[in-house]
Amino acid sequence: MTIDIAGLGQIVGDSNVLTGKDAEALFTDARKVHFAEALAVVRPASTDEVAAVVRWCVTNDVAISSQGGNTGLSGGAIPWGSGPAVIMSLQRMNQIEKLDPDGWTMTVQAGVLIQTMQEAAVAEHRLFAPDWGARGSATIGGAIATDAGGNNVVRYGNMRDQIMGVEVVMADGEIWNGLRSLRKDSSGYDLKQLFVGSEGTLGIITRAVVKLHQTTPHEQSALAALSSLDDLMDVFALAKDSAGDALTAFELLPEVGIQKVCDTYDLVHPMETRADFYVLIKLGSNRPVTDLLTDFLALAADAGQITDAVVAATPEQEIKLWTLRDELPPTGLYTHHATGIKMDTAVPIARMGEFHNSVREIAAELAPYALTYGFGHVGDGNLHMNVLPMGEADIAKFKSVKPELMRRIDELTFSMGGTLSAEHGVGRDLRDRVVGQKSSVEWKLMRTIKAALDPDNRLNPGVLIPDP
Ligand code: 2HG
Ligand code: ZN
Repeated sequence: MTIDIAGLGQIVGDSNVLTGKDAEALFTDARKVHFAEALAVVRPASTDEVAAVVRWCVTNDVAISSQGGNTGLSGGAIPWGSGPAVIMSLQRMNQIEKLDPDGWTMTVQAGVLIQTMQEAAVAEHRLFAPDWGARGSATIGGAIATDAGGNNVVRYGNMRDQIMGVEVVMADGEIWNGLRSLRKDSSGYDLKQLFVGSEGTLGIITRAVVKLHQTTPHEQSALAALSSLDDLMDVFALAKDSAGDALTAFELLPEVGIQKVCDTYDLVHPMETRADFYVLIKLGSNRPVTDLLTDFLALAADAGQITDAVVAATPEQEIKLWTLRDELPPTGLYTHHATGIKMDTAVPIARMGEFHNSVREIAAELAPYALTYGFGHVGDGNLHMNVLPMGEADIAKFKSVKPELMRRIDELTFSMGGTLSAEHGVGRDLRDRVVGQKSSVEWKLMRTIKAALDPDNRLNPGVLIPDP
Protein backbone atom coordinates (compact mmCIF):
# COMPACT_ATOMS: atom_id res chain seq x y z
CA MET A 1 0.00 0.00 0.00
CA THR A 2 1.41 3.40 -0.88
CA ILE A 3 1.05 6.05 1.76
CA ASP A 4 0.00 9.50 0.69
CA ILE A 5 2.07 11.92 2.75
CA ALA A 6 0.13 14.97 1.55
CA GLY A 7 -1.75 14.91 4.86
CA LEU A 8 1.47 15.74 6.67
CA GLY A 9 1.85 18.89 4.60
CA GLN A 10 -1.65 19.96 5.65
CA ILE A 11 -0.52 19.81 9.28
CA VAL A 12 2.95 21.39 9.17
CA GLY A 13 2.99 23.07 5.76
CA ASP A 14 4.42 21.43 2.63
CA SER A 15 7.80 23.12 3.05
CA ASN A 16 8.19 21.33 6.38
CA VAL A 17 7.80 17.86 4.94
CA LEU A 18 11.24 17.01 3.61
CA THR A 19 11.91 14.17 1.21
CA GLY A 20 14.66 13.15 -1.20
CA LYS A 21 17.80 15.27 -1.23
CA ASP A 22 16.36 17.76 1.29
CA ALA A 23 15.95 15.02 3.88
CA GLU A 24 19.14 13.09 3.26
CA ALA A 25 21.24 14.70 5.98
CA LEU A 26 18.67 13.71 8.62
CA PHE A 27 18.30 10.13 7.36
CA THR A 28 21.74 9.30 8.70
CA ASP A 29 23.36 9.77 12.10
CA ALA A 30 26.27 12.03 13.03
CA ARG A 31 28.81 9.20 12.67
CA LYS A 32 27.28 8.07 9.37
CA VAL A 33 26.90 4.47 10.44
CA HIS A 34 23.10 4.18 10.28
CA PHE A 35 20.86 4.98 7.31
CA ALA A 36 17.09 5.24 7.34
CA GLU A 37 14.41 4.33 4.89
CA ALA A 38 11.93 6.96 6.02
CA LEU A 39 8.92 8.37 4.18
CA ALA A 40 9.86 11.92 5.14
CA VAL A 41 11.24 14.26 7.75
CA VAL A 42 8.35 16.19 9.32
CA ARG A 43 9.10 19.49 11.04
CA PRO A 44 6.28 20.59 13.35
CA ALA A 45 6.40 24.01 15.00
CA SER A 46 4.19 23.38 18.05
CA THR A 47 3.02 20.70 20.43
CA ASP A 48 -0.37 20.66 18.72
CA GLU A 49 1.29 20.01 15.39
CA VAL A 50 3.36 17.19 16.91
CA ALA A 51 0.15 15.67 18.27
CA ALA A 52 -1.60 16.02 14.90
CA VAL A 53 1.34 14.33 13.13
CA VAL A 54 1.20 11.48 15.66
CA ARG A 55 -2.53 11.06 14.98
CA TRP A 56 -1.83 11.02 11.24
CA CYS A 57 0.76 8.29 11.86
CA VAL A 58 -1.78 6.28 13.89
CA THR A 59 -4.34 6.53 11.08
CA ASN A 60 -1.78 5.55 8.45
CA ASP A 61 0.03 2.98 10.58
CA VAL A 62 3.38 4.72 10.28
CA ALA A 63 6.19 4.54 12.86
CA ILE A 64 7.84 7.66 14.30
CA SER A 65 11.44 8.36 15.25
CA SER A 66 11.89 11.70 16.92
CA GLN A 67 15.05 13.66 16.31
CA GLY A 68 16.67 16.75 17.83
CA GLY A 69 20.04 18.03 16.65
CA ASN A 70 20.94 14.58 15.27
CA THR A 71 24.17 14.59 17.24
CA GLY A 72 23.41 11.28 18.99
CA LEU A 73 26.15 8.69 19.13
CA SER A 74 24.10 5.49 19.39
CA GLY A 75 21.89 5.77 16.31
CA GLY A 76 18.70 6.21 18.37
CA ALA A 77 17.25 8.95 16.15
CA ILE A 78 17.36 6.97 12.92
CA PRO A 79 14.32 4.76 12.15
CA TRP A 80 14.97 1.06 12.35
CA GLY A 81 11.73 -0.87 12.02
CA SER A 82 10.84 -2.73 8.85
CA GLY A 83 7.61 -0.81 8.22
CA PRO A 84 7.12 2.75 6.98
CA ALA A 85 8.37 5.50 9.28
CA VAL A 86 8.73 9.25 9.50
CA ILE A 87 11.38 11.24 11.30
CA MET A 88 9.80 13.84 13.57
CA SER A 89 12.35 16.65 13.73
CA LEU A 90 11.79 18.98 16.68
CA GLN A 91 14.22 21.60 15.38
CA ARG A 92 11.57 24.22 14.63
CA MET A 93 10.38 24.13 18.24
CA ASN A 94 13.28 26.32 19.23
CA GLN A 95 11.86 28.91 21.62
CA ILE A 96 12.84 29.62 25.19
CA GLU A 97 9.37 30.24 26.60
CA LYS A 98 10.27 31.48 30.05
CA LEU A 99 13.38 32.16 32.08
CA ASP A 100 12.57 32.60 35.74
CA PRO A 101 15.71 33.70 37.63
CA ASP A 102 13.88 33.86 40.97
CA GLY A 103 12.36 30.44 40.51
CA TRP A 104 15.72 29.15 39.18
CA THR A 105 14.04 27.54 36.19
CA MET A 106 13.83 27.83 32.42
CA THR A 107 10.96 26.53 30.28
CA VAL A 108 12.00 25.58 26.77
CA GLN A 109 10.74 23.89 23.65
CA ALA A 110 12.45 20.64 22.71
CA GLY A 111 14.46 22.02 19.80
CA VAL A 112 16.39 24.70 21.72
CA LEU A 113 20.16 24.25 21.49
CA ILE A 114 22.15 23.53 24.65
CA GLN A 115 24.40 26.51 23.93
CA THR A 116 21.40 28.83 23.47
CA MET A 117 20.15 27.77 26.90
CA GLN A 118 23.59 28.32 28.46
CA GLU A 119 23.79 31.82 26.99
CA ALA A 120 20.25 32.77 27.95
CA ALA A 121 20.84 31.65 31.53
CA VAL A 122 24.10 33.60 31.85
CA ALA A 123 22.34 36.75 30.60
CA GLU A 124 20.11 36.46 33.68
CA HIS A 125 23.03 35.64 36.03
CA ARG A 126 22.08 32.01 36.19
CA LEU A 127 23.76 28.82 34.97
CA PHE A 128 22.35 26.04 32.85
CA ALA A 129 24.95 23.48 33.80
CA PRO A 130 25.09 20.71 31.14
CA ASP A 131 27.94 21.14 28.68
CA TRP A 132 29.70 19.04 26.08
CA GLY A 133 31.47 19.45 22.75
CA ALA A 134 28.30 19.38 20.60
CA ARG A 135 26.69 22.21 22.63
CA GLY A 136 26.16 24.23 19.45
CA SER A 137 24.09 21.59 17.66
CA ALA A 138 22.60 19.29 20.32
CA THR A 139 19.05 20.11 21.43
CA ILE A 140 17.51 19.83 24.87
CA GLY A 141 14.87 17.34 23.66
CA GLY A 142 17.50 14.92 22.39
CA ALA A 143 19.60 15.47 25.49
CA ILE A 144 16.66 14.53 27.72
CA ALA A 145 15.76 11.57 25.53
CA THR A 146 19.27 10.13 25.88
CA ASP A 147 19.90 11.33 29.45
CA ALA A 148 23.00 13.10 28.16
CA GLY A 149 25.88 13.91 30.47
CA GLY A 150 28.98 15.86 29.49
CA ASN A 151 31.81 17.56 31.31
CA ASN A 152 30.06 19.06 34.33
CA VAL A 153 28.24 15.99 35.62
CA VAL A 154 30.79 15.57 38.38
CA ARG A 155 29.35 18.70 39.98
CA TYR A 156 25.79 19.09 38.73
CA GLY A 157 24.66 15.59 37.77
CA ASN A 158 23.43 14.48 34.36
CA MET A 159 20.33 15.53 32.42
CA ARG A 160 18.10 13.52 34.72
CA ASP A 161 19.16 15.79 37.55
CA GLN A 162 18.28 18.98 35.65
CA ILE A 163 14.71 18.13 34.72
CA MET A 164 11.80 19.48 36.74
CA GLY A 165 9.01 18.93 34.27
CA VAL A 166 8.27 17.73 30.75
CA GLU A 167 5.51 17.92 28.21
CA VAL A 168 5.11 14.77 26.15
CA VAL A 169 2.99 13.76 23.19
CA MET A 170 1.95 10.18 23.76
CA ALA A 171 1.72 7.39 21.19
CA ASP A 172 -2.00 8.06 20.54
CA GLY A 173 -1.51 11.80 20.11
CA GLU A 174 -2.68 12.75 23.58
CA ILE A 175 -0.66 15.54 25.24
CA TRP A 176 0.62 15.20 28.80
CA ASN A 177 1.49 18.60 30.20
CA GLY A 178 3.82 17.80 33.08
CA LEU A 179 5.57 21.19 32.98
CA ARG A 180 5.89 21.54 36.74
CA SER A 181 8.61 23.50 38.45
CA LEU A 182 8.51 21.95 41.90
CA ARG A 183 11.64 21.14 43.87
CA LYS A 184 9.67 18.60 45.84
CA ASP A 185 6.71 16.48 44.84
CA SER A 186 6.01 13.16 46.49
CA SER A 187 2.54 12.74 45.04
CA GLY A 188 3.15 9.43 43.27
CA TYR A 189 5.21 7.99 40.43
CA ASP A 190 7.81 10.33 39.00
CA LEU A 191 6.53 10.04 35.44
CA LYS A 192 8.79 12.72 34.00
CA GLN A 193 11.80 10.54 34.80
CA LEU A 194 10.29 7.74 32.74
CA PHE A 195 10.82 9.84 29.64
CA VAL A 196 14.39 10.82 30.48
CA GLY A 197 16.57 8.30 28.67
CA SER A 198 13.59 6.74 26.88
CA GLU A 199 15.01 7.62 23.43
CA GLY A 200 11.66 8.43 21.89
CA THR A 201 10.22 4.98 22.63
CA LEU A 202 7.55 6.06 25.14
CA GLY A 203 6.49 9.50 23.93
CA ILE A 204 7.76 12.58 22.14
CA ILE A 205 9.17 15.22 24.47
CA THR A 206 7.98 18.63 23.25
CA ARG A 207 8.80 20.99 26.13
CA ALA A 208 10.68 20.91 29.43
CA VAL A 209 11.31 22.86 32.60
CA VAL A 210 14.98 22.69 33.62
CA LYS A 211 16.84 23.73 36.74
CA LEU A 212 19.16 26.70 36.84
CA HIS A 213 22.12 27.04 39.19
CA GLN A 214 24.14 29.94 40.51
CA THR A 215 26.78 31.21 38.12
CA THR A 216 30.47 30.64 38.75
CA PRO A 217 32.06 33.90 37.52
CA HIS A 218 35.46 32.64 38.60
CA GLU A 219 36.42 29.60 36.56
CA GLN A 220 39.88 28.23 36.00
CA SER A 221 41.26 25.03 34.55
CA ALA A 222 44.55 23.18 34.72
CA LEU A 223 46.00 20.35 32.71
CA ALA A 224 48.12 18.05 34.87
CA ALA A 225 50.42 15.25 33.73
CA LEU A 226 49.74 12.04 35.65
CA SER A 227 52.73 10.13 37.01
CA SER A 228 50.81 6.98 36.21
CA LEU A 229 47.28 6.00 35.35
CA ASP A 230 47.31 4.09 38.65
CA ASP A 231 47.26 7.47 40.41
CA LEU A 232 44.09 8.62 38.65
CA MET A 233 41.64 7.99 41.44
CA ASP A 234 43.97 9.31 44.14
CA VAL A 235 44.26 12.55 42.19
CA PHE A 236 40.48 12.65 41.92
CA ALA A 237 40.04 12.10 45.66
CA LEU A 238 42.56 14.85 46.35
CA ALA A 239 40.79 17.23 43.95
CA LYS A 240 37.44 16.57 45.61
CA ASP A 241 38.86 16.89 49.09
CA SER A 242 40.74 20.09 48.42
CA ALA A 243 38.37 21.87 46.02
CA GLY A 244 35.06 20.62 47.44
CA ASP A 245 32.02 21.94 45.57
CA ALA A 246 34.20 24.06 43.29
CA LEU A 247 35.28 20.94 41.37
CA THR A 248 33.34 21.35 38.13
CA ALA A 249 35.07 18.97 35.73
CA PHE A 250 37.59 16.17 36.01
CA GLU A 251 38.47 14.69 32.62
CA LEU A 252 41.06 12.21 31.40
CA LEU A 253 43.04 13.05 28.24
CA PRO A 254 45.55 10.64 26.68
CA GLU A 255 48.79 11.92 25.14
CA VAL A 256 48.04 10.13 21.89
CA GLY A 257 44.73 12.01 21.63
CA ILE A 258 46.21 15.41 22.47
CA GLN A 259 48.90 14.86 19.85
CA LYS A 260 46.32 13.94 17.27
CA VAL A 261 44.16 16.99 18.05
CA CYS A 262 47.23 19.25 17.85
CA ASP A 263 48.24 17.74 14.51
CA THR A 264 44.74 17.87 13.08
CA TYR A 265 43.95 21.44 14.11
CA ASP A 266 47.47 22.84 14.01
CA LEU A 267 47.62 23.58 17.75
CA VAL A 268 50.58 23.79 20.08
CA HIS A 269 50.87 21.10 22.74
CA PRO A 270 50.56 23.00 26.03
CA MET A 271 52.82 20.77 28.16
CA GLU A 272 56.57 20.77 28.39
CA THR A 273 56.68 17.55 30.36
CA ARG A 274 54.96 14.81 28.47
CA ALA A 275 53.08 11.91 30.07
CA ASP A 276 50.89 9.09 28.83
CA PHE A 277 47.84 10.63 30.48
CA TYR A 278 46.67 14.01 31.74
CA VAL A 279 43.73 15.21 33.76
CA LEU A 280 41.93 18.40 32.85
CA ILE A 281 40.42 19.91 35.96
CA LYS A 282 38.09 22.87 36.12
CA LEU A 283 37.20 24.73 39.29
CA GLY A 284 34.37 27.24 39.41
CA SER A 285 33.04 29.48 42.15
CA ASN A 286 31.71 32.93 42.93
CA ARG A 287 35.13 33.65 44.48
CA PRO A 288 38.57 33.43 42.86
CA VAL A 289 39.74 29.83 42.57
CA THR A 290 43.40 30.30 41.63
CA ASP A 291 44.69 29.54 45.12
CA LEU A 292 42.46 26.53 45.44
CA LEU A 293 43.71 25.22 42.11
CA THR A 294 47.40 25.83 42.72
CA ASP A 295 47.19 24.42 46.26
CA PHE A 296 45.63 21.27 44.91
CA LEU A 297 48.30 20.96 42.20
CA ALA A 298 51.05 21.44 44.77
CA LEU A 299 49.57 18.73 46.98
CA ALA A 300 49.27 16.34 44.03
CA ALA A 301 52.87 17.07 43.00
CA ASP A 302 54.11 16.55 46.59
CA ALA A 303 52.29 13.24 46.69
CA GLY A 304 54.09 12.25 43.48
CA GLN A 305 50.77 11.89 41.62
CA ILE A 306 51.47 14.49 38.92
CA THR A 307 54.73 15.46 37.27
CA ASP A 308 53.79 18.82 35.79
CA ALA A 309 50.80 21.10 35.21
CA VAL A 310 49.74 24.16 33.25
CA VAL A 311 47.17 26.53 34.66
CA ALA A 312 45.11 28.60 32.23
CA ALA A 313 45.95 32.22 33.02
CA THR A 314 43.59 33.89 30.53
CA PRO A 315 40.18 33.09 28.99
CA GLU A 316 42.02 32.34 25.71
CA GLN A 317 44.20 29.76 27.42
CA GLU A 318 41.13 28.32 29.07
CA ILE A 319 39.51 27.86 25.65
CA LYS A 320 42.71 26.30 24.27
CA LEU A 321 42.82 23.68 27.01
CA TRP A 322 39.17 22.81 26.53
CA THR A 323 39.55 22.61 22.75
CA LEU A 324 42.00 19.78 23.34
CA ARG A 325 39.28 18.00 25.27
CA ASP A 326 36.31 18.84 23.04
CA GLU A 327 38.06 17.57 19.94
CA LEU A 328 39.09 14.19 21.38
CA PRO A 329 36.16 12.12 20.03
CA PRO A 330 37.56 9.85 17.31
CA THR A 331 34.76 10.72 14.86
CA GLY A 332 36.55 13.93 13.97
CA LEU A 333 40.09 12.55 14.18
CA TYR A 334 40.45 9.05 12.80
CA THR A 335 39.53 7.83 9.33
CA HIS A 336 38.41 4.38 10.47
CA HIS A 337 36.47 5.50 13.55
CA ALA A 338 33.26 3.84 12.38
CA THR A 339 34.96 0.45 12.03
CA GLY A 340 36.55 0.79 15.45
CA ILE A 341 34.97 0.09 18.81
CA LYS A 342 33.63 3.07 20.67
CA MET A 343 32.62 2.86 24.30
CA ASP A 344 30.58 4.94 26.69
CA THR A 345 31.24 2.76 29.69
CA ALA A 346 30.64 3.58 33.33
CA VAL A 347 31.98 1.39 36.09
CA PRO A 348 32.09 1.99 39.84
CA ILE A 349 34.47 4.88 40.11
CA ALA A 350 37.19 3.10 42.09
CA ARG A 351 37.59 0.59 39.22
CA MET A 352 38.18 3.12 36.43
CA GLY A 353 41.90 2.45 36.02
CA GLU A 354 41.37 -1.31 36.24
CA PHE A 355 38.74 -1.14 33.49
CA HIS A 356 41.03 0.91 31.27
CA ASN A 357 43.95 -1.48 31.66
CA SER A 358 41.84 -4.60 31.22
CA VAL A 359 40.43 -3.29 27.93
CA ARG A 360 43.98 -2.61 26.81
CA GLU A 361 44.96 -6.18 27.65
CA ILE A 362 42.03 -7.63 25.73
CA ALA A 363 42.82 -5.42 22.73
CA ALA A 364 46.52 -6.30 22.89
CA GLU A 365 45.60 -9.96 22.77
CA LEU A 366 43.04 -9.83 19.95
CA ALA A 367 44.05 -6.79 17.88
CA PRO A 368 47.62 -5.81 18.83
CA TYR A 369 47.90 -3.53 15.77
CA ALA A 370 44.94 -1.38 16.88
CA LEU A 371 45.18 1.92 18.72
CA THR A 372 43.57 1.88 22.15
CA TYR A 373 42.73 5.16 23.70
CA GLY A 374 40.44 6.23 26.47
CA PHE A 375 39.29 9.68 27.49
CA GLY A 376 36.45 11.37 29.24
CA HIS A 377 34.52 11.87 32.37
CA VAL A 378 36.53 9.83 34.84
CA GLY A 379 35.21 11.91 37.74
CA ASP A 380 31.87 10.22 37.00
CA GLY A 381 33.36 6.76 36.44
CA ASN A 382 32.58 7.26 32.72
CA LEU A 383 35.29 6.44 30.20
CA HIS A 384 35.08 6.73 26.41
CA MET A 385 37.44 3.92 25.51
CA ASN A 386 38.23 3.30 21.86
CA VAL A 387 39.88 0.48 19.97
CA LEU A 388 40.69 1.74 16.49
CA PRO A 389 42.24 0.11 13.43
CA MET A 390 44.63 2.62 11.90
CA GLY A 391 45.52 1.48 8.40
CA GLU A 392 43.46 0.20 5.49
CA ALA A 393 45.47 -3.05 5.68
CA ASP A 394 44.11 -3.80 9.17
CA ILE A 395 40.43 -3.30 8.44
CA ALA A 396 39.57 -6.86 7.37
CA LYS A 397 41.54 -8.36 10.27
CA PHE A 398 39.89 -6.01 12.72
CA LYS A 399 36.40 -6.72 11.44
CA SER A 400 36.93 -10.43 11.93
CA VAL A 401 37.90 -10.05 15.61
CA LYS A 402 35.53 -7.20 16.43
CA PRO A 403 32.61 -9.37 17.66
CA GLU A 404 34.91 -11.27 20.04
CA LEU A 405 36.55 -8.04 21.20
CA MET A 406 33.18 -6.52 21.97
CA ARG A 407 31.96 -9.68 23.69
CA ARG A 408 35.00 -9.76 25.97
CA ILE A 409 34.82 -6.05 26.77
CA ASP A 410 31.07 -6.21 27.46
CA GLU A 411 31.61 -9.21 29.73
CA LEU A 412 34.29 -7.25 31.58
CA THR A 413 31.94 -4.28 31.97
CA PHE A 414 29.12 -6.43 33.34
CA SER A 415 31.47 -8.28 35.69
CA MET A 416 32.42 -4.92 37.18
CA GLY A 417 28.77 -3.94 37.67
CA GLY A 418 29.09 -1.36 34.91
CA THR A 419 26.97 -0.06 32.07
CA LEU A 420 27.60 0.05 28.31
CA SER A 421 25.85 3.38 28.11
CA ALA A 422 26.63 6.09 30.63
CA GLU A 423 25.42 9.10 28.64
CA HIS A 424 24.93 8.31 24.94
CA GLY A 425 21.89 6.05 25.19
CA VAL A 426 21.39 2.57 23.78
CA GLY A 427 19.89 3.39 20.40
CA ARG A 428 20.64 0.87 17.70
CA ASP A 429 24.30 0.38 18.53
CA LEU A 430 23.93 -1.19 21.95
CA ARG A 431 20.46 -2.70 21.80
CA ASP A 432 21.58 -6.30 21.41
CA ARG A 433 24.71 -5.95 23.51
CA VAL A 434 22.94 -4.44 26.50
CA VAL A 435 20.87 -7.61 27.07
CA GLY A 436 23.35 -9.08 29.54
CA GLN A 437 23.45 -5.93 31.61
CA LYS A 438 20.01 -6.31 33.18
CA SER A 439 18.15 -9.22 34.68
CA SER A 440 15.15 -10.80 32.94
CA VAL A 441 12.96 -9.16 35.59
CA GLU A 442 14.29 -5.73 34.67
CA TRP A 443 13.73 -6.33 30.95
CA LYS A 444 10.22 -7.57 31.69
CA LEU A 445 9.48 -4.36 33.58
CA MET A 446 10.83 -2.26 30.73
CA ARG A 447 8.80 -4.18 28.13
CA THR A 448 5.68 -3.88 30.28
CA ILE A 449 6.09 -0.09 30.44
CA LYS A 450 6.73 0.12 26.70
CA ALA A 451 3.68 -2.01 25.90
CA ALA A 452 1.48 0.05 28.23
CA LEU A 453 2.49 3.41 26.77
CA ASP A 454 2.96 2.39 23.16
CA PRO A 455 0.85 -0.72 22.55
CA ASP A 456 1.24 -0.53 18.75
CA ASN A 457 5.02 -0.18 18.96
CA ARG A 458 4.83 3.01 16.90
CA LEU A 459 7.46 5.06 18.71
CA ASN A 460 11.01 4.33 17.60
CA PRO A 461 10.43 0.60 17.10
CA GLY A 462 13.51 -1.58 17.40
CA VAL A 463 15.51 1.02 19.31
CA LEU A 464 16.61 0.60 22.94
CA ILE A 465 14.63 -2.50 23.97
CA PRO A 466 16.08 -5.84 22.84
CA ASP A 467 13.76 -8.48 21.43
CA PRO A 468 12.72 -11.03 24.05
C1 2HG B 1 32.51 13.41 24.70
O1 2HG B 1 32.66 13.13 25.89
C2 2HG B 1 31.29 12.90 24.01
O2 2HG B 1 33.29 14.11 24.08
C3 2HG B 1 31.61 12.10 22.75
O3 2HG B 1 30.50 12.15 24.88
C4 2HG B 1 32.43 10.91 23.04
O4 2HG B 1 32.52 10.38 20.70
C5 2HG B 1 32.76 10.04 21.83
O5 2HG B 1 33.29 8.95 22.08
ZN1 ZN C 1 31.22 12.11 26.87
